[in-house]
Amino acid sequence: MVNKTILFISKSDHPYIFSILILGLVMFAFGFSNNDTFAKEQHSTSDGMNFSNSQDVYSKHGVLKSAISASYHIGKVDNQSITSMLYNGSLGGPILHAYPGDKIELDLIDNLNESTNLHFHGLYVSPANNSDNVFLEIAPGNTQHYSVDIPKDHPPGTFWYHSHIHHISNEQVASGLSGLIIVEGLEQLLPAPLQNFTTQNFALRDFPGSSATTSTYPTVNGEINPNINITLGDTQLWRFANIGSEPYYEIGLQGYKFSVIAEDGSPVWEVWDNDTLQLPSGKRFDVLVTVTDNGSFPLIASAYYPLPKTKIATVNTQGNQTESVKDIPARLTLKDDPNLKNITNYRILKFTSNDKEFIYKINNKTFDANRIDLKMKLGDVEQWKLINYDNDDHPFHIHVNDFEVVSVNGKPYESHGLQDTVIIPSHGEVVIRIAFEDYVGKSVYHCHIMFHGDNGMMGIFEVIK
Ligand SMILES: [Cu+2]
Repeated sequence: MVNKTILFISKSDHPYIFSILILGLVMFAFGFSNNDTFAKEQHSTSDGMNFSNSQDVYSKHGVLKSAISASYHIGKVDNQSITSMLYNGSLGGPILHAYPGDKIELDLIDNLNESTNLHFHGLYVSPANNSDNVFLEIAPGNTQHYSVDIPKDHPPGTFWYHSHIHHISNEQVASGLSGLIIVEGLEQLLPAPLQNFTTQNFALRDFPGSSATTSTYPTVNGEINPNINITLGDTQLWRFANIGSEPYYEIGLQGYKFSVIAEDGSPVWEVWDNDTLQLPSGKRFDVLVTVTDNGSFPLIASAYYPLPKTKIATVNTQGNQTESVKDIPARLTLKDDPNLKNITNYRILKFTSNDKEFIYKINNKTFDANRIDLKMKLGDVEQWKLINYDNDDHPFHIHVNDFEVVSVNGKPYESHGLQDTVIIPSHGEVVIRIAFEDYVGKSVYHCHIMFHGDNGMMGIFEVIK
């Protein structure tokens, strides 16, 4: 195992790879005593991978009750054993399905030999107590109960959960500690002919490779290049989510367009078509896809460091086209945001970094868990200018409260819907508006390149009454 770890390191000096070294050292110290359950749980998924598949967990009678154990597992990638941190033994964790108005009652069991915790990325829920509170730290061997109230008017769409423990969240998510949350009900916002669609999830995560030429494998639902079947002429809902810690994905299906109906779990007020979908870590798109030609089509992720251009899945058509292609609606919700017009405060957030010393800052400060950086009152609407002084893009994410993008690099931006993650382009700027409407308490905003967040590019905001 230690040799394997050194093999990963020698391929690149990029900080992303450091997390794999740390995991290797942790595992060496740990002595693999938790792996006795692995043999029972593993199934073969596809060539070269043998972590188990994600299980779907649905809410019942308004409660999504589950237990999620974070532990070490050995699996094979490219026929070499590697050690990973997984939720319930699967690369991708259980998929949590809830409905607006449900309560999530979740036990997180820390079977690692380091602390961990949970963040419910994109959910519009309280950041306090044992809800979406990233200041909780669950010590090794302990169990934390999370209780998350999803409001009745919560938008349907694709969300995700992952470790958000400061300093080591990159290592933990890169190793496998993340999974999907689906808030059900998106079909109810579509016209009747489109309501019976087939849904496919595309949980994207990179995974360390083991050969000199492959630093990471892009996986879809924990598999390398899985087959996706679609009936000819059928319109399907595809849910894309980048649940990895750092690499970007730019996804395209040759010859076809994606009709985006929700972005970051928010149904759009303007459906838009695009050839590609750009997903930094944390980003989600719910799209409608109709394949009208017979055959097999590669789903391609464009090259984006450290991932080369790769076929991440193969889409195969089946059967004959029996139905006509359906009309896609122009919108799923109305743009009804009078609250975003009466701005109560303007702020500027400057993103700077020193990649040589691994120091990443917002407004010239690294993260301090004991410092409140921004304070606002419930009901405030703020406009933030996010300025990136670096050669790298920084994907900005804020917890709990979604925002509207107003401009990018000084040009007005015609937003399609609300977002919780936006790329601040290298040497560029993005202006956003956020309403702090419903939840008091402390939470964070940060760069979603998790190595940057872990090394300082994160701040705390507090909403008071
Ligand atoms: Cu960053």
